Amino acid sequence: MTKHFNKLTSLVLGTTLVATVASAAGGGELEKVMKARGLTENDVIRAAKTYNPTGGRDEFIVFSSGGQSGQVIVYGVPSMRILKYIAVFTPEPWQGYGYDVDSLKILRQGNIRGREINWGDTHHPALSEKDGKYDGRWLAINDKANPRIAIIDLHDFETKQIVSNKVFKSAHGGAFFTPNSEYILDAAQYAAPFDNNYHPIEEYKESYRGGVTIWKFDDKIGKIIEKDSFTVEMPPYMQDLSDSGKGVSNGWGFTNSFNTEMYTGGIEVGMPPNEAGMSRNDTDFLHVYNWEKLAKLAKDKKNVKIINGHKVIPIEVAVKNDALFLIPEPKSPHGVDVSPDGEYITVCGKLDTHASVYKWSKIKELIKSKKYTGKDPYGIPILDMKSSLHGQVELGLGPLHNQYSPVDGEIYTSLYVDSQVVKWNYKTLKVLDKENVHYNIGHLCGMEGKTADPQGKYIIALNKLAIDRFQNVGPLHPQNHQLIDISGKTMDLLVDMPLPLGEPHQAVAIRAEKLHPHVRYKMGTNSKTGKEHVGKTLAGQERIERRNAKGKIDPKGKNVFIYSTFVRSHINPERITVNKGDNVTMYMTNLERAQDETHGFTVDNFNVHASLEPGETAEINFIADIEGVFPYYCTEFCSALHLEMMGYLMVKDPNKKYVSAQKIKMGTMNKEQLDAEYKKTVAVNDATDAVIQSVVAFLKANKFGDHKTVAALVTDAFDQYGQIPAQKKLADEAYKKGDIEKAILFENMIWQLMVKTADVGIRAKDALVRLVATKQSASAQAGERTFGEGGCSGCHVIGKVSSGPDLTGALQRHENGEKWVSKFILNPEEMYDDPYVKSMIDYFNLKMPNQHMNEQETKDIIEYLKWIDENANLF
Ligand code: K7E
Ligand code: CUA
Repeated sequence: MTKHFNKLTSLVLGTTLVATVASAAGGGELEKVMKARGLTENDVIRAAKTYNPTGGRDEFIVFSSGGQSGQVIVYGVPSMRILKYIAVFTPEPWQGYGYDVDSLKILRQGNIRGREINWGDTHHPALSEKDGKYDGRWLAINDKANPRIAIIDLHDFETKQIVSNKVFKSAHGGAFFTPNSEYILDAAQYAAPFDNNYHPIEEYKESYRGGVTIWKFDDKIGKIIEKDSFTVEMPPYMQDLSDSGKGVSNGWGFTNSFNTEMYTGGIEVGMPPNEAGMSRNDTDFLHVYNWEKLAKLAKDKKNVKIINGHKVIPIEVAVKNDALFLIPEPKSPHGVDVSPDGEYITVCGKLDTHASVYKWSKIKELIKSKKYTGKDPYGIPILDMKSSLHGQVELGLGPLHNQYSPVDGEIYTSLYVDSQVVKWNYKTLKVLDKENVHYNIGHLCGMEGKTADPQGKYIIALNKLAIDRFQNVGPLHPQNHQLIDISGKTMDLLVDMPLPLGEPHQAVAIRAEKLHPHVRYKMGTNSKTGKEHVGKTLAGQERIERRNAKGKIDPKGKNVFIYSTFVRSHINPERITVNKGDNVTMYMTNLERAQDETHGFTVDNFNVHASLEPGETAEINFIADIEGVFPYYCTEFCSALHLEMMGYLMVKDPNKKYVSAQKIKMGTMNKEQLDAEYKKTVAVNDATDAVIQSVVAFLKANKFGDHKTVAALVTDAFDQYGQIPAQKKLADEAYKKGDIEKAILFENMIWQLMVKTADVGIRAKDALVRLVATKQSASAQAGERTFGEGGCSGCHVIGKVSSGPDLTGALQRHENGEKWVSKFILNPEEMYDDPYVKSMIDYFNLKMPNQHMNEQETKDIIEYLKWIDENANLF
């Protein structure tokens, strides 16, 4: 009923909105588009709710697990535009991750028992918290296949640490931060022996174990401290998802499980399969443990066993200290999610149609009064299910995960089998609404939906199957994330986003304004450590050193160190010659300060690649084990002379004799020709410099220093300009020595620097004009757009005579100027005989064409011209 009513209302509202927009656009343009694309009014409203105009930003940023890709996917909400893939457990060439020395070190922190692992199965990203709310500083994510946790620094969205679990053989129930990021909870999944030895499956109950690892996190440096971390031993039930308590339940952790049957399968020996044996019991166990108390216990040697160099608290110790309990939960559950205040713990049983809501105050009371219904085979006290439940609700088939909204008691649950999201109330235990999704939803992601302060507005359905939702791209389909508007009484599915990178499980969303990533590094930073790189090289310090095994400079040494710099558009040095067999280390510093001026680097055929963000120093290393000539180049199209940003690595065999090639005689310029070219080059440079000086004068006159963004651009520009005197000196010296050819080349370099200066300088000027000019009316704004898109700007450049006259002052040039210009725009042909127009046609050898502007567009253009005249001094 409500749903029907709501759809009707939005239809009516939609029609009104469309009507308004359509009339504003004029000529029913929107209706035309809708008709052509077969869109309904509701489609258009949904589009408007998710569309970001060019340059627009999103309100929320989502960090999604990348599933089997071993990465993290970053996208914006509501636009659902992908912003980044963060390389985590998997090499990622674009970012140089795994192809340069420093990132390879991070990737190799994830080796297990000495074995290199180059992929991961990421499931649960978690954002660091302060008082149970996101602080936007760190992101942790688990690898289920190779039990590891990675830490990503949100100041640059790079992976900074990988730690491997020394006792688990798989881990699924992580990563979950405690409310002040003191610890990260990470539960095992498939029980296995903690040691690294063989134990027959018949000894499952004796030798196989589950557990929860409690990783100590230092939130100041963003690192897991392994020596202060520990694992709580648990029975070989398959521990699954977990959540940290908060508010009233702060200090506690909750982990559910399946296979409390401790079934071990054996299809091949005639046993029923795992899926039957592991789901026989009506209930499994919710594990309730006091991590705060366990952390204190772990500090005392007598409470822990050391296995593979890692601290383990045995079950008996946890039990003896009243720090571990079990509560029955409906069979084979999946998600366990603590409410924003910490009082309600909702468990979803994927084989049960119900959600079970446990109440923390009831659990606490049972623990306090030691009211147990018994003990499990490992001696862990069991609390009564009924007495700890607040209640159960029938939701539908296959409930999996939950998210919260700011509305009191409101919770959203995914129904895997029914392919639905259900909205219900965990306090009143009433179902409120259901929305179909496509298809087989796993996790769902609310906006900060599992913090102490959920933001509401949207829910994202992370569907396991897409089936028919997108163009067929072959049997392997993309995943389908669907954005749902939850701001109304009923849910409304807004848009589908295909995600073609692994199978994302959990995703977390944070308010965009809580993130404060940098745009550049301090010069010479090793981004992986945050410290100054040993290979930091400034302009003028570029060099090639040969060292011996002891690290001493030695012309006979076999270790070649190249200290290089990168700046638009050259790599210094440009020629490197080494001997076959040399161990080559190249340090690369990107000297740029300009935002987004990344350079990439590779040496062909050596399987190395680095991405150098502004200010970053990176390192590559390889053995020059093949002879030959190997071009190296910048792999990011960084400037007009990007293709020229290259050099040669030449590897020669020291045991070979090379016969030099016969030199071909080629024609060259004579002295007069060279001199003429030199003079021409200098003249071009002088003219270019004059343009720069005029821009500088404008910037100074309009106090650019008062505007932060403009000042930053000016700094970038002067970075380039400041390099000119040194080049000029070299040019003059060469000229004096009579090497005119060299002098010309240095003058060319000066021109390159000037062009780069002018490029940024003009951008700064444009930005400044916008800041100091009078505010544009809506009509003038529309006029400027029409001027650009309607073709006017093809011939007219404001402030300059181009292939058409400058339009500054155009309205004043004629009596009744506005009318005159308007007439001319609408029907130019009729005025070709007007004496003024005639003279212009003669001068420019061009006729003003009819651009078929309508009345409104013409009016807007005139408003724009008025705005130009108001600000004529700026153009
Ligand atoms: Cu896929 Cu959280 Cu690993 Cu459920 S988990 S879906
Ligand atoms: Cu630097 Cu291309």
